[in-house]
Amino acid sequence: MSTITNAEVLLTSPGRNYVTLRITTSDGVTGIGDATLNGRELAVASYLRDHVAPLLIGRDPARIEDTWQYLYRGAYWRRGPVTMTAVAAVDVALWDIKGKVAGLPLVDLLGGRSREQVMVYGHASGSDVPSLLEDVARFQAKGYQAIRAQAAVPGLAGSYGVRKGEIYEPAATSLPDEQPWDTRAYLRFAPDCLRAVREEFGFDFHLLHDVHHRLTPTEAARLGKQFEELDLFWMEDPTPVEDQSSFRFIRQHTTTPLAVGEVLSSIWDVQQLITERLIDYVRTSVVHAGGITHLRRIFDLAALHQVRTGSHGATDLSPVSLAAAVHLDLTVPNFGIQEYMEFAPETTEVFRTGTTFTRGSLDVSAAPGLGVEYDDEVAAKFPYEPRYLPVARRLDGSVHDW
Ligand code: CS2
Ligand code: MG
Repeated sequence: MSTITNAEVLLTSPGRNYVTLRITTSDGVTGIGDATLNGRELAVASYLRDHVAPLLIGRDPARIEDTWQYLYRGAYWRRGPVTMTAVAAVDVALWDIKGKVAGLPLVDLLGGRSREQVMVYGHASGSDVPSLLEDVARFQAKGYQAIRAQAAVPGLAGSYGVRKGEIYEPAATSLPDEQPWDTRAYLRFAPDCLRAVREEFGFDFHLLHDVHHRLTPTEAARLGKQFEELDLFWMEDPTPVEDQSSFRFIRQHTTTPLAVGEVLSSIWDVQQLITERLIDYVRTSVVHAGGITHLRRIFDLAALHQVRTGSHGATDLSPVSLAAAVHLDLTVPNFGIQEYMEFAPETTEVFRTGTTFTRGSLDVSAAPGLGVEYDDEVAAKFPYEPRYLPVARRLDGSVHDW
């Protein structure tokens, strides 16, 4: 029987910080898993290095489900993004190994293709409406059939979702950047901004918008109603999700589709949202929601309630996570859409991936396992440095959701 002989936690920063777990077996087979938690990377690195890696040595790498249960239940303390990101990294690395041992790409181990490729959405943004419209045109020219649109709110320095340069990365400072927020200014601006996109480009493409947790349920219900004439593919994270029942109010007032879940890390955190159909798309990700083993459970529960998948896929989820996500997206019956942010060139030098983008969709390579290899030599060129996500403050100075 093959056993796990090594579990290495690898930190690198090619364009942005990434944490990767590499597991090696006594047969010399290696598998990798993404362990990146944006702004809190070292917490997961330590959880893995100090509390998980020693428990893996000598275990059978083929026993993925048993290892998942052992790490989840064995921790005693339940759930949360740090724990579930660490468990996810082990899970994905073991699935990568299983694919390599079987000589099959993960998609074939997960049930085979239900579709030829997966539709993704791009991220157009601008410091004002004209520059947003230019960026939407740029993403359409790249072949995206689905585009998220975000623009700076007039009068607010540094709004959420506005890319600076080629690659979008909000965790850009060695201490949190404190950004002003004014809900009323946003509520006045957002409908006109997205209406300008529809007036310029029409309705033949999917338009998405991320509210990013910033409204009350009442404000979100009002905005959702205003968005109805714009036929959004989804309005994302309209209100903070700790109180899942608050989505009932939004649901009562608007039919604009809702997408929630990127900050959530277990099936229990989305159980009410899914079983009461309070959302249309579940955004939990392979890296923050316990890996392929747990995310499949979430997606199956969603399928029972006609909720579709819409996995998180920002640049702070590495090419390892993106590949795992696409393997799973290719198979699930209730696929909705996959988020995709183009990585920095140096990122794709460290993570050599077989995942390919063609006219608005992604596909995976036929390589066994994930189809992603980690280049240690290149990774060593990009040392880790702490970076933090911004913090939002209302005009009265109190902290708001960023
Ligand atoms: C955003 C993310 O992509 C999204 O929908 O919510 O970019 C999010 O802000 C980052 O992943 C946070 O690290
Ligand atoms: Mg989001």
